[in-house]
Amino acid sequence: MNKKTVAGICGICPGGCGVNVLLVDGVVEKITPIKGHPIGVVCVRGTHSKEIIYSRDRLKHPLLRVGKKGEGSFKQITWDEAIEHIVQAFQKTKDKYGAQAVMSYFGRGSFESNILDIFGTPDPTSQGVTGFLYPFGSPNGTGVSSICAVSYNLLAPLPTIGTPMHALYPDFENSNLIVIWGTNPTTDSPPDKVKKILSAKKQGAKVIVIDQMRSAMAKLADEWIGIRSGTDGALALSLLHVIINEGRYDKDFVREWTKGFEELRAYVQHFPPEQVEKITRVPSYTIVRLARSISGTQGASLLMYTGLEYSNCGVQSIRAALSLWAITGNLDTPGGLVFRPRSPTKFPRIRLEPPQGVKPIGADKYPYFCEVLKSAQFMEAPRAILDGDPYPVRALLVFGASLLTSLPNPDLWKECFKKLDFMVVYDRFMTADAMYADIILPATTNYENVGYHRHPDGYCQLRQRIIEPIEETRSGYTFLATLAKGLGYGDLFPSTDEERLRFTFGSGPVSLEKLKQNPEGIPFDAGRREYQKYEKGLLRRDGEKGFNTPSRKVELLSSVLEKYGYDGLPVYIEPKEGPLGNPELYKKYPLVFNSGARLQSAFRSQHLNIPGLLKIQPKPQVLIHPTDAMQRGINNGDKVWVESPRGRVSFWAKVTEDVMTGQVEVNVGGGSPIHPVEWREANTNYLTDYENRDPISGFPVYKALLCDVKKQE
Ligand SMILES: Nc1nc2c(c(=O)[nH]1)N[C@H]1C(S)=C(S)[C@@H](COP(=O)(O)OP(=O)(O)OC[C@H]3O[C@@H](n4cnc5c(=O)[nH]c(N)nc54)[C@H](O)[C@@H]3O)O[C@H]1N2
Ligand SMILES: Nc1nc2c(c(=O)[nH]1)N[C@H]1C(S)=C(S)[C@@H](COP(=O)(O)OP(=O)(O)OC[C@H]3O[C@@H](n4cnc5c(=O)[nH]c(N)nc54)[C@H](O)[C@@H]3O)O[C@H]1N2
Ligand code: SF4
Ligand SMILES: [Mo]
Repeated sequence: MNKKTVAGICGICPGGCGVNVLLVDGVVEKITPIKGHPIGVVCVRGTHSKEIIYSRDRLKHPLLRVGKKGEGSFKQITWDEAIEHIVQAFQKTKDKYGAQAVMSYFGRGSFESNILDIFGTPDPTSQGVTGFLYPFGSPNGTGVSSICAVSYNLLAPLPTIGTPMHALYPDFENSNLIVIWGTNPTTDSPPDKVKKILSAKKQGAKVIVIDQMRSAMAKLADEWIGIRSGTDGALALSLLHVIINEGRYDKDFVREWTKGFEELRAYVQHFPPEQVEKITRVPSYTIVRLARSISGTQGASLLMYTGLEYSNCGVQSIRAALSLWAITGNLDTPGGLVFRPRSPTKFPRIRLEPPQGVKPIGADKYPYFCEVLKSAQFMEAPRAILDGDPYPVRALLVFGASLLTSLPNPDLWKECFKKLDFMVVYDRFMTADAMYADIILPATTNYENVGYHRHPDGYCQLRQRIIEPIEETRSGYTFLATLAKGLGYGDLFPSTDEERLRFTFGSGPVSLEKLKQNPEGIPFDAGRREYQKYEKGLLRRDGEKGFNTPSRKVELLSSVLEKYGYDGLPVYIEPKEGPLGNPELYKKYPLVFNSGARLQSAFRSQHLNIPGLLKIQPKPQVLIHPTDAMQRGINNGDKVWVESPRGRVSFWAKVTEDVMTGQVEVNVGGGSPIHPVEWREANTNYLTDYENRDPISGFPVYKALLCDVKKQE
């Protein structure tokens, strides 16, 4: 038996956790965290790396469809044949309908630095892989950003504070109060924030979680504030009401550095705590106490992520929370929400520009989204695919995504897949989408790839190849570089893995040689941390003082959003499908529906075929409060229907006080052909609504709908 341990990066998700890999006879046996690595932990999915890499379900060869779409008959072909096929199909589509008729969708399986840094757009960098088809002539690079994270990361903060959220960090170390609002960092990838939060708590910081359920993080916190899904905007405005009316805001900051304070002051008068209690279900005394606590604490930090995105006013709710942080003097101050310094260490990027003259799909309905992301809003693709409106889309590349499990109304997307002239899916596993593809290509895990990971705190690690690619699998970079070559623009990109790494590290202070000599990673200069950078001209490219917004101030009243025809204030819109928004429907569906709180053992649709992980939670669940369960004669573990106005799906009841009365939390991820039958038949998105969206982002309202739960006979 030949045993050896090598330092690497976990290759299951893009979390970038630095790991020691124990290889036994060349096979990945076990991974453990590297001591001293900035992430320093390994999650349960990483622990099961061996099972995932060597799963018998892995796609291993390129496949060509021979049966009808959706039927699942394919024959093995070579990579060369597959690439030739795609090139011809894309070219044919371009000749007939124009390049814009070819679209790409990059999902959660594409977020690797290797791919993002080359095929993403450089500025801002968090918008996903939008650029691959630009040189081909199509502006329709799109992906999971159409439904995830960019409301929080870009669409809300850019018009308000001028910077993407990833350019800020909660200054936990110096915080006296940590508010965790609509996020559960215990399942973050990487899961590195919990340790920092708990260590601040140990130092005396108070930790408050605002969440529709008692999440794992809420259980670790000092206080859980339960809230009705989709009403956080009202809560934030009520907190502002108390703070402004009691004069508890930072008056100098407001005078010097905000725009629209008087308009905001007038607007929040509509949100007194007693009234907002009826909307949010947060007691009015809790609202008052929380408002005084945030405004009265020196150093209050804020951690958010996707929990506020999926309502009828997701972007505005996040803006309301940011406004609250700004006027209480917790922006860029010790212990608050702080702007990252600009790093003097630069890594070269390729600048891909969208083609001129043709607007991406969705630009008519979501102009701000399409402008910021330089991409299409994929939620509008069905119009283009099915009706040619505003122009036809006829070919689709799906890279590391599972649309049929992740988007509302799977049947609509199946219809789209049937209508397309050509579809290619590149994935590690057979997906529901792939059943409709003309070509399926097998992807590596990142244990089989070279690459790198950059930590924003200033740490870089080379991803060495731990094992050779399984069978005929290929890395995402190799696939895209080869396809680009076939399409006639391969010269824009490094063509081999080695060239690819040379491109990024060839000239910089972090050299490839140094990285190779230090496989556990090396620190780099990420800039000097300091506070109140807006006072020092450190936030704007022009070196002027202030924030990177048109007025150089924090725009409580956003001129950018007004320009696009939206409300300039962080307005609250009641969930359209909710107890107050639609009382008639509420009689028939008396439970507030929330979906998709992360499971430790799965990652959206992934890993539900991995026996070791499946053991942790074998069946898809709906979490329901004992009171609601009792009224329905439901016991823990019963098989139930969750019914929404769109249909019904089978789940198992988990009766728990971790959810509030009158609300349920439904697991997400089921619906893939490789899942065991319980999960395969539990596609939550048959219950969600394709039409019901946030008007600014176009994101579906996944988390503030109505349903009922019934015991199955
Ligand atoms: N109702 C409801 N729906 C939701 C959500 C919700 O909360 N509620 N959440 C939404 C969110 S936040 C998201 S991000 C989307 C998720 O949407 P998707 O992007 O579809 O995410 P996954 O289901 O993780 O699918 C990723 C696919 O990529 C593959 N993959 C993984 N790694 C690689 C790789 O390195 N290369 C390649 N080629 N493939 C790889 C996996 O096998 C998997 O098939 O779902 C959304 N849908
Ligand atoms: N293990 C694991 N890790 C994952 C994923 C996974 O599927 N599994 N998915 C990955 C993906 S795609 C993403 S985008 C990130 C997301 O990371 P997060 O945004 O942190 O997602 P969650 O862990 O679901 O935490 C969101 C929290 O918001 C709460 N919430 C939902 N609706 C509301 C609301 O209306 N108001 C408030 N206040 N709270 C609400 C949920 O109950 C949940 O506790 O996680 C990533 N990490
Ligand atoms: S978060 Fe992702 S990268 Fe980190 S250990 Fe888990 S699966 Fe691996
Ligand atoms: Mo996501």
